[in-house]
Amino acid sequence: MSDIRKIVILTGAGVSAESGIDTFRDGGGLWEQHRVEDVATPEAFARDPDLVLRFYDMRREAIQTKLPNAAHLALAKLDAQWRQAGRELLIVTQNVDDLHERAGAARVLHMHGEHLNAWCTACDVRSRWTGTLIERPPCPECGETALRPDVVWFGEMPYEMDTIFSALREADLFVSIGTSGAVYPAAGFVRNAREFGAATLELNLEPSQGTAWFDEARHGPATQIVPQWVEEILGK
Ligand code: BV8
Repeated sequence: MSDIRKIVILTGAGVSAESGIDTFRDGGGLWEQHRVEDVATPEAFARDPDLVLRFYDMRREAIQTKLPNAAHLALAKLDAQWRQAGRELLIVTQNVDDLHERAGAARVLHMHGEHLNAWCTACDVRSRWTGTLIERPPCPECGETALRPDVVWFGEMPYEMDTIFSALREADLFVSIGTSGAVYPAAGFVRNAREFGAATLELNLEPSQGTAWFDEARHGPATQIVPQWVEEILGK
């Protein structure tokens, strides 16, 4: 194995695309003629809660019918073998699906939350949720009908930013997989990683908006280029 000891991986919707989960921009970023940026906001939820709850109910149900793909499985293999060798890996995902976990990855940080959690705005408790929220079910903890999707909307602070920045500060390598580099602060991590001295690699179907910031960029479907890279890094 190489002298690389600490890796931070950022994934986006492109890593789940070949599992049949739509990305944000491939479908033109529209859902029922709404721009995602217009539905995934606290303002939209306040203005039209049924629209927003339907949007998330539909996606929560859809992800439960999908399976991890070769890219998720390769990252889970890296997670297991890298840790076994006493090295560090953090997978930070912008995705709200659970395919990294179902592929077997042990440590996944969902900076934008998770479809399979519901967050009670009355008692602040998060509960695992696989059903729908449109019918305003009671919070399992406090009984209030105050559940919302546990997803970070535009204008809301992503989760665990301190943990992410600590890992970026220590990283020898930062790898961005399947993301357009359109949404901050995630899109800025490559610049932070460079400033902290990490090498940077982009694995994406096509050049992302931040591709110029990467030392190296490989383009192709994640199910091909991610397993190839994992074999390389494990074989070094
Ligand atoms: C924050 C959860 C601050 C929800 C998501 C101007 C006005 C208003 C706001 C802003 C502004 N400028 C900047 C902002 C901030 C804003 C932002 O960046 N807006 C953008 C639109 C400009 N960011 C925020 O609001 C963030 N919060 O800044 O808070 C703050 C400070 C103090 C106090 C309070 C707050 C929060 C952003 C989080 C929003 N939530 N997701 C949900 O899922 O419904 S964002 C969502 O889109 C994803 O999580 C992801 O992060 C993001 C981008 O999506 P990608 O994953 O990259 O997917 P995309 O479709 O774009 O790209 C897919 C890529 O995969 C493509 O490149 C494609 O080529 C590739 N691909 C496709 N197929 C394959 C493939 N690659 C490989 N193989 C394949 N087969």
